[in-house]
Amino acid sequence: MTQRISFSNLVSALAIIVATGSEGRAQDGAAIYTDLCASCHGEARLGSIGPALIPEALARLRGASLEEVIAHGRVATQMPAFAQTLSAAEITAVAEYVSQPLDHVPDWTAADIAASYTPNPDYTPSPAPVFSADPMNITLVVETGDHHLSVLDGDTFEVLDRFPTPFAVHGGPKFSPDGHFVYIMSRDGWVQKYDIWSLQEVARTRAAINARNIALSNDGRWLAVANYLPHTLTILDADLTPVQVRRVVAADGSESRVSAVYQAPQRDSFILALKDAPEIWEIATSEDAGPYHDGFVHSYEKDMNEALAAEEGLFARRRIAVDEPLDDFFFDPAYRNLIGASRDGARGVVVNLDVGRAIAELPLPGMPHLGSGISWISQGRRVMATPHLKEGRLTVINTDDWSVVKSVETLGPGFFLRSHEDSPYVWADVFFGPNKDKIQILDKDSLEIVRTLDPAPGKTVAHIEFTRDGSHALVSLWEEDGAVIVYDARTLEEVKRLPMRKPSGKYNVWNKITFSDGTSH
Ligand code: DHE
Repeated sequence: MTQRISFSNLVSALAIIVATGSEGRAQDGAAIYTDLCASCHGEARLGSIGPALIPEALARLRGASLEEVIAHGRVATQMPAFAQTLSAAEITAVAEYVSQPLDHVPDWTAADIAASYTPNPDYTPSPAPVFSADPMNITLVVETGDHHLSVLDGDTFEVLDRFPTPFAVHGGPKFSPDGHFVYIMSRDGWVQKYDIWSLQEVARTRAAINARNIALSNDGRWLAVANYLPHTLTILDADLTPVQVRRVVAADGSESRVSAVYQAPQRDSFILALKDAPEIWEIATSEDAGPYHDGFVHSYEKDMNEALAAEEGLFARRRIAVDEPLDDFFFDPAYRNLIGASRDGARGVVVNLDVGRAIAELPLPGMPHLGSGISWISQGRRVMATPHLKEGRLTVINTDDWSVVKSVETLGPGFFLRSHEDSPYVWADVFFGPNKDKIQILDKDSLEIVRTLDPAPGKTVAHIEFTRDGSHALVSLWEEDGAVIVYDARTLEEVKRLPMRKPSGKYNVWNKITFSDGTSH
């Protein structure tokens, strides 16, 4: 008699076979990891001399796939090739193992941060810059190809220093208000302090397991680190000493990751985008929290339980309730309003920070990249523009009445925008798609694209920064054997090409510390 197997039994049987198979592979992966990887990447996969191997960090390992990196190693790092040691199945198993979320997210306490503090034993401070270049026109270039940072003289474009950074730097480095020091953050939560005047690293410390970005307070005393793992905001002092590790708990008691932290200079505060909770946080960075705050200071929660330094009012928090979690903030120049992206990637929500609530909503389909938004005066009115990560256009918005002024078609979705007070143009990259090699130039008044640059056909060119006086624009040729391409910002002609290893962001001291209109904050 033939035995009949029902469809649902067959599915269950297959599920058991698949589950057993992948469990077996995961065990192999774990064993291989312990044997071959743990000595560099840490027993708990949290990183050691090599980076953390957890999904939050691996999502950004771009280019070669994870298995290719395990098989063939990673150029310009100490990561060896395992193709001769491991079979293809074993490589798959270990890649699967490190791609699994951690069973348990460990804490990263003030004591852990303090223990990770690594000063540069050779650091010698200098009372004045050791170079003759204008210290306010220094431009830093983050080279992600081999995890270095180049220090450029913004007048001669000579490289004054090139130093190693922690693995996978992300977001803009933050300058001290006098431009003397800069703080640089990696996705593994390392914060590096570098002395621009003496051209030397001062120290580094690990502020979290997985971090998003950093912000420095208006007075340069406090450095905030926004974290995914653990669910905390770390506050360090200017010497990288931990001052507060604040668990991010929403009003309903649930924990949230922090998408980003921003400095609001006129408010003397940090503004936090919460990834998992419908709240925006504002944290006071001085006792007297800024001119716009006089009426609101009383509503700060004096919740200093977690504080190690409990000066009255300092780091006091204010929650702003919104309808859904908002991300990726653009701020108007007065820091009265922000625009955050909605979760569906189709709307921008304007939140007024003074009254503490949403005041307008904008249609922004195609995933706006508001964090790259910049603002300028066009035909007498103040506008801002944002690129979109999923559509080839720039949306220009009137920031007086929050209306859409124009949707400018571009050659593809872009990532970054830049301009300068003394430039008539906005520069936009086309980061994604077949036109990733183009830079498009928008006239600030007519809002028309007036020129398209094609400096390296077939290669990715992206991210623009201006020199202090706006006379030159620097563009990244975003390739392993890449370059910073220097343009005359008026004639739009190429002036110079400086070889660099996959340069990403570039940051001019003056433009950043003065919050130039042409730069995203
Ligand atoms: Fe970034 C800035 C978030 C992916 C390169 N990016 C920022 C900032 C945030 C952010 C919140 C502002 C930080 C600051 O400067 O203080 N970035 C995100 C993401 O959520 C996203 C989309 C996904 C992620 O995994 O984080 C993302 N970013 C990327 C990249 O893939 C880029 C192109 C390459 C990389 O380094 O990973 C990238 N992000 C940058 C750069 C800046 C940045 C170069 C600084 C821009 C500036 O001019 O200030």
